[in-house]
Amino acid sequence: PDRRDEDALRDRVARELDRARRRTRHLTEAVDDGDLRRQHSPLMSPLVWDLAHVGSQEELWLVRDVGGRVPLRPDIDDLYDAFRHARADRPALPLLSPVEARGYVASVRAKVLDVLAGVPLRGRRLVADGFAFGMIVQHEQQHDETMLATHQLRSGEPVLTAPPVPGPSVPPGPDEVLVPAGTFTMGTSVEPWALDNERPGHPVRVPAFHLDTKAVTNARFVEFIEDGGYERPELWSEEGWAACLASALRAPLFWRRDGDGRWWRRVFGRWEPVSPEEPVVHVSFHEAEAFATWCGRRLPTEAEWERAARFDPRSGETRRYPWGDEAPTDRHANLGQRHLRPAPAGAFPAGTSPLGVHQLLGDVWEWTSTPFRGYPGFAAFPYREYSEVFFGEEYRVLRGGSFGTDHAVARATFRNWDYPGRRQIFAGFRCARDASPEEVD
Ligand code: AVJ
Ligand code: FE
Repeated sequence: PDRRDEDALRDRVARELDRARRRTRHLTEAVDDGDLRRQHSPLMSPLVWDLAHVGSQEELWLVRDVGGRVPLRPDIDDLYDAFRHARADRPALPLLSPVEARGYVASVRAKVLDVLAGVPLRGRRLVADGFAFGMIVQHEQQHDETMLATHQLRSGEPVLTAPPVPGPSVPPGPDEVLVPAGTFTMGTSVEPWALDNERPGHPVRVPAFHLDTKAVTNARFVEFIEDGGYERPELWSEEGWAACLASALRAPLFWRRDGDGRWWRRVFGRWEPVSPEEPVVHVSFHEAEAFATWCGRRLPTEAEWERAARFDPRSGETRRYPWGDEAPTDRHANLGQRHLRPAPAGAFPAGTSPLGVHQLLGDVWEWTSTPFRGYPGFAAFPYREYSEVFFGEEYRVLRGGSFGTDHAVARATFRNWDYPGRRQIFAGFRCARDASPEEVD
């Protein structure tokens, strides 16, 4: 039976690797060579850098470390080391051409499948439960989301298409819910492919609080704008106001107002009227915080977000997903670039939490108020540069995943992070507020 489990795991790993690669190909074959080499924003790498970097990480961990094979291209390690060259400098590097990069990632993959066929998926911690393979699957999927963000930043003819998002299929329900005080298991020690920053699982007590059942919509965000949200320093933190002034912020990234005062948004190269019911996306932490202050609320902490996403009041248990322990399907959440936009609340009723919170997973990354730090007992694994070097006050945690996050990544324990001023990621937010003393017991 052991052997059969291991073979089933090998098959699953091979399928996940293949799924990630199809997505990578889709994102890098949609544009011409000039476009692949171009820098569409100083915040992003050229797409052809992401492509070869994905292969390079796969070679490092799976061919060399797990497989113990001879290196394919030791000469390009430096070019594709994210810590060696800032994103803005990458276009000037002697990068592999698109043809070379495609050839390179394909040869790495062929070796990896050979390694996979022979390596035991138990024993050594790096390979136990297929962890190293899972880490590389998630690495490629995360770069795919980054490449999707590059596509959103690029100007020129639209090249990506996807079916429209489903509309709401259940009535809106209450705007917020009371999440009762209590202790839950934050993070995990049992999820086999969880990354180091999600570990270990540890008890956290969260006081009672109210959480929005829906992400903040474009319609609400327009109200904030029309009420002078971007002109009132008292709504912003000192750092946020400085950022607002420095970049002359007036609206979310990719928004434009026409002569009649109507708002438009550029979505993967196409201008469209801002859709009132969709979650707002491409806002910074500072904008999210100012909005929350404007309506007398605040952003949730990371622990509050995870408690709302995992706590089941009926059993008192901490679960894997808002809907239970079953892995996400197309019915549960708007994930995996199936659509090119977030969906309105009520579009994925199967994914609702027991307390009635909609779409905690998928649609938009949700800013939390918590800086990115290691959990108690954190140990870097397998390398410090995945998470540990980013711990500190300068990054904020985002949770839940966006429409561009694959389900191999979007767990209720998964932690993303970015600078509070960044807007190019698919980030939105929902608000929270403290419960009053009489609501607490
Ligand atoms: C977790 C999304 C912040 O893109 O910088 C990719 C993921 N780490 N390659 C990033 C990652 C190494 C990371 N984020
Ligand atoms: Fe990377």
